[in-house]
Amino acid sequence: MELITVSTRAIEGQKPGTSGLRKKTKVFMGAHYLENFVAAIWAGIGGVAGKTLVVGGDGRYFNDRAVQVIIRMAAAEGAAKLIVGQNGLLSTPAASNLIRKRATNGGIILSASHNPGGPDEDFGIKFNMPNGGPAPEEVTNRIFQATKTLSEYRIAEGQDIDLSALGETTFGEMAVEIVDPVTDYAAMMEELFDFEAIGGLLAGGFRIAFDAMHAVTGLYAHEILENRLGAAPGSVLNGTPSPDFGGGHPDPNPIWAKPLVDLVMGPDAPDFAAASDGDGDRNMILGRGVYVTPSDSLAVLAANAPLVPMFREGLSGVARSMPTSGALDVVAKELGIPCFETPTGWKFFGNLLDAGLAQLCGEESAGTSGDHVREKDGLWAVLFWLNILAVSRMSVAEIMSAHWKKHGRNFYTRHDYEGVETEKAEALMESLRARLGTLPGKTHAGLTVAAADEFAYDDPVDGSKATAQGLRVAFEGGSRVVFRLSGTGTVGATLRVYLEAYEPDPAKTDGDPETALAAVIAAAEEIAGIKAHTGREGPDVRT
Ligand code: VG1
Ligand code: CO
Repeated sequence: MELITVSTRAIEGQKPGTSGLRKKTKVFMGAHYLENFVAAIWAGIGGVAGKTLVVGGDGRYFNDRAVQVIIRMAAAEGAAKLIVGQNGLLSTPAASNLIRKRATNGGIILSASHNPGGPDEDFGIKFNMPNGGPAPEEVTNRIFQATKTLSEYRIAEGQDIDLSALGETTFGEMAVEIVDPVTDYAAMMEELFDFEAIGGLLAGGFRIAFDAMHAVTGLYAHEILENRLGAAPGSVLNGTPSPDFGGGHPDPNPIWAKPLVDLVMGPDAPDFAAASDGDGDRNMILGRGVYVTPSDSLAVLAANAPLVPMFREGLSGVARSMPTSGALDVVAKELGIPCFETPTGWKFFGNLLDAGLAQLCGEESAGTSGDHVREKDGLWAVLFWLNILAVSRMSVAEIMSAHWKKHGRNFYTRHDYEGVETEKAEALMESLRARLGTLPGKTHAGLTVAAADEFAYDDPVDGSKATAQGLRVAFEGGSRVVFRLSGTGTVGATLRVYLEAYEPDPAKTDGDPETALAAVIAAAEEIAGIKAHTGREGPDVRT
């Protein structure tokens, strides 16, 4: 093994966003781009010498090349060992599990998650801590600082490691263990859920469809749903990972997973359907004739938690991101347990989970997970639902309707304006931020503003503070709108407008959210001037 020191220059814009650094794949493939960021990770974590890390990704274009670069750069710095998923693959929750289970010093996950993949699409990289969770802002800030001052990095020359061959090998002095990406994860799922009950449900003719969206979860879903639980062969759709996700966006929502939604709304609908995203950490839940909004799904899981072995003893606390609907809060209140409200991004749940303050967390963007890992976990949420369905013997539609009758319904929708010119999106936010203080008491589209502020978060565990986490406008009567700019996109800006209204009357919980929220949508437009600022007539995506 020959060590080379490469001189480089700081590259601008290597600032991690909501979940790691995401850029166009071609940017990552440019001279020194990936190498600089990996060197900055080493600097940000106090060096990699003597450490053991997990490495894997969602299989998108450039995943395998990036793994080889990380192997050579870790070896050059004297890392003790890398544990790598076979063929460079690991779903995000499986990586989180391996980091924890093998008591490593953390891991590197190669993914741009729900963003499309391919030479002309997106790539991403992030560092996870020894607890298995995404690096907190303190660490990502250190990494970003390091990207600004780099002048060289070290890399070892050597043959590529055969990522397909399971078992342990070495690269120079460093051990490289290639592991099956599914085995440990599947074993954990068997411990957390009642596989006998779910297997029984499926054996009784209950039909499911799981859309892996040509992404990494296909491996996991084939093994767990079909092989271990006995779902009919073919229940897993698009189950072979492809570097460009079959040309689509691996985003499990009614827009990008439309064929699955059409299936459950059609005449030959299965009893249950679900999808997950590029790196397997998100979930979309569907039943025959029903789409379950992620915020509602989270509330349903909380309300039914004692039905699954993992939460047999009940929950001691739950948490949701700020833009996620208050449906979880309603359940938490009834259970008499705390419900924490965090900024968007899974990294903010880590401390609450580590401290045992929350055991179930979720985001409106279809991320849900428990304290078994420190990432959101798509298949876990699917198994949680299947376990509830198997024990309760109710349909998805019956569960939703019973839930709303008991707790009321938080009508919810999110409107995304994608690829807006950055200056225009920022101008909208700036203008609204400046007017927040003047809004209370004013009436828009028949709704009177009760409060308006910019969300900031004080972490109750380590006291760290996160500011500028979204602009909130609450109306009298409990409805609200939140404005935020996305931190995961790679082109221009994405404006997210989160809209919500609570309906306590059990007689009024049916219906279409876009209709139920018409007044809130109109008020949001009046308050923020979305059309005027963005030049758009309406959102690109409604979820
Ligand atoms: C989005 C979601 C957020 C999620 C993040 C990472 O962030 O809104 O809830 O945690 O993606 O998810 P943003 O900044 O674009 O709104 V994943 O599955 O894309 O890693
Ligand atoms: Co994801």
